[in-house]
Amino acid sequence: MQFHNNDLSKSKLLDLYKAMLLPRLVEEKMLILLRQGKISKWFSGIGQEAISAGITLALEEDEYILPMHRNLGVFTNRNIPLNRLFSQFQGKANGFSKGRERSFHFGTQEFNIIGMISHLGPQLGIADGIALANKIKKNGKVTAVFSGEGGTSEGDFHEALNVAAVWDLPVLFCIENNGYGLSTPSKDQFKCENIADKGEGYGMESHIIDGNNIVEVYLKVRKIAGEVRKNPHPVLLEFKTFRMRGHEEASGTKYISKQILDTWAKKDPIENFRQYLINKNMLTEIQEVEIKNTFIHLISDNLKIAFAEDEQIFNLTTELNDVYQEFDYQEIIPKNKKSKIRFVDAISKGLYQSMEQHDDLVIMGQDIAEYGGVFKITEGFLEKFGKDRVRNTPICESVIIETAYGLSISGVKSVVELQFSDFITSGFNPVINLLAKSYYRWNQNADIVLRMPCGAGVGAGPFHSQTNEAWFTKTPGLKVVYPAFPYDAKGLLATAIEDPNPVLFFEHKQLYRSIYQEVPDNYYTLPFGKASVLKEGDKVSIITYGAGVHWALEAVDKENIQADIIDLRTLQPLDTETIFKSVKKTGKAIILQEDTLFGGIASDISALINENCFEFLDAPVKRVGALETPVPFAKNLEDNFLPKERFKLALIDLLKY
Ligand SMILES: Cc1ncc(C[n+]2csc(CCOP(=O)(O)OP(=O)(O)O)c2C)c(N)n1
Ligand SMILES: [Mg+2]
Repeated sequence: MQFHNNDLSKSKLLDLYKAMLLPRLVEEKMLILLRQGKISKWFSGIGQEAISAGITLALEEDEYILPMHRNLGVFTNRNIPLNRLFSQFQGKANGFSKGRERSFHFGTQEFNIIGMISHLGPQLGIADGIALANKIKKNGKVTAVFSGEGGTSEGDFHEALNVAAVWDLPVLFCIENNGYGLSTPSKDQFKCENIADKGEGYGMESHIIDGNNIVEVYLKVRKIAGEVRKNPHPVLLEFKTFRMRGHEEASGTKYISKQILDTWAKKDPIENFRQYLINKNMLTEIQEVEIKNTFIHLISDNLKIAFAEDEQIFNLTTELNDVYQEFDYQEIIPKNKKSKIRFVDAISKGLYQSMEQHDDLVIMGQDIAEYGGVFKITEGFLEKFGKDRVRNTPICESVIIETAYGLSISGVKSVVELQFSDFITSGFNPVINLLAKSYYRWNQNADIVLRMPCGAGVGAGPFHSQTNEAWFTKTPGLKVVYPAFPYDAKGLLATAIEDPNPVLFFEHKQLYRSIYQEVPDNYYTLPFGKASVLKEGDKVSIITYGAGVHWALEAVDKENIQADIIDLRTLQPLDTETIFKSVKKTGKAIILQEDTLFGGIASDISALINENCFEFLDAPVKRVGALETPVPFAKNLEDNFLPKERFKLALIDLLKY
């Protein structure tokens, strides 16, 4: 191995050596602890240390790094106190995730490290978001994100590189090609010879770097990072390397031939560099022993501290309170001056005023800039707020949601417009696994609103008609808002954007241009978790939301029924107080949802009423929803699919009970 060290000083070269040695020694110790059952899992980085060490040393301390499961060297070289690192591995109280996350699945803003989720690929998209924030702030910072070569087969890789290229984001995509993804060799993972070859397809600069050569890694990354800081653009870096141990300790290396293992053993990044330093008289054997002993003592001292630390204690309140970031709701009162506008205008005006209110709020979505969005909600926004804040995106829901999360990490709020709520399936993973779990995992908020134009009744067939709120009300960590009127839509959207938690904001397309209301002109907020009682009566409680509210109003008016009509407005948080109070008064409850019935929120509300109001009930709680089929296209089929007519019959039946 050749080390072309240019003009690196002796002390810098020794720093590079130490930067690899410490993670190696930590890992050797962890492997012993693993065998003793004192830590639960270990992903070995032995053989790959030069990459983590070289990249971390080439970056400024305040530049974000997004490591993966083999990048212990990123953590040690950001000088995280080892006792806290060890506590993290043991799930202890003073780790970084209150015992909620294992091994390397944690991040720390204090050290500008963003931890991975198991799904690998989302890291790449988060880096886009951090890089976007840096680019907008023009602060000349670069972001480095890691992936294995196996992870590059995920769609996130393609999406993240594509967006970074189209938006000229200052991000280094660092791919550690160690030849295997678990047991799968590269030839079964991708067809081109080098990962770096893919750079050309994205219109992106790319380089192949010897990942076992610390000097090459450090110097090349330092040079490239310098160029990216001056002139923001993404770079794809492929580091050729090898992992000397199994994917994780339990899985072994049987699928790798001895010959391959022997060849790579000769390329060990630490041993080769050590020899080089000794040959150049930059490291003496005495010095070497000294360095090693210092590290070994450091490790054992810190382990002692970690072992003496408290176990994480279960506390119900702490657990439940850490699912959402506390939000100090500020009521901003609606003023008297009003205009009669449509639902769609209320959303548009609300969003516009939020853009004025939060002067760094970024909105992203397909066709939202020049074109104004398919529903014309963002028409004129580009001219007013500019290209940095009103961003047309490629067709890539996953990475845009990951990008939004990266913005949030950088303290920037964002709103993502899904063209149709149906398309959230293409960004499902980051919503469920990244945004929803973030605050609980490491107290990092995801300050994002996903706007979800949804619902049937518009003859749009199975892929443009779903109302898919139940996928999200199921998942702790998300808030779900579903207004039925322009007034509510405007005020709740303002609150959704103020709220630092991830909010799914459902906007029913059929209501967009059919429902008018007098709506205050000013910027105002409405609280989450407060249903509105639209009509009061003592015969039955009708509990519904979205388009269902309008069906219920129509039915009650037509049949002249004395009913409480409760418009939930937000589904998470859910206003159970208003529901229970009404049911205790009327003794009968019917819950109407547009979505297919099974597994929907109507079922949970029914169960809650049974559990909390049983003694007050005069009839079984009734649920009404759509047929258990996809949403059909033809009008006659769709009318029969939707529960509007069945609701009337069920309501009359219930009153007769
Ligand atoms: C979406 C998803 N699919 C599968 C896995 C299981 N898995 C975890 S790591 C891994 C291999 C990753 O290989 P590579 O990206 O090359 O990284 P390396 O482990 O070699 O560093 C697999 C299959 C996962 N965590 N997430
Ligand atoms: Mg690999």
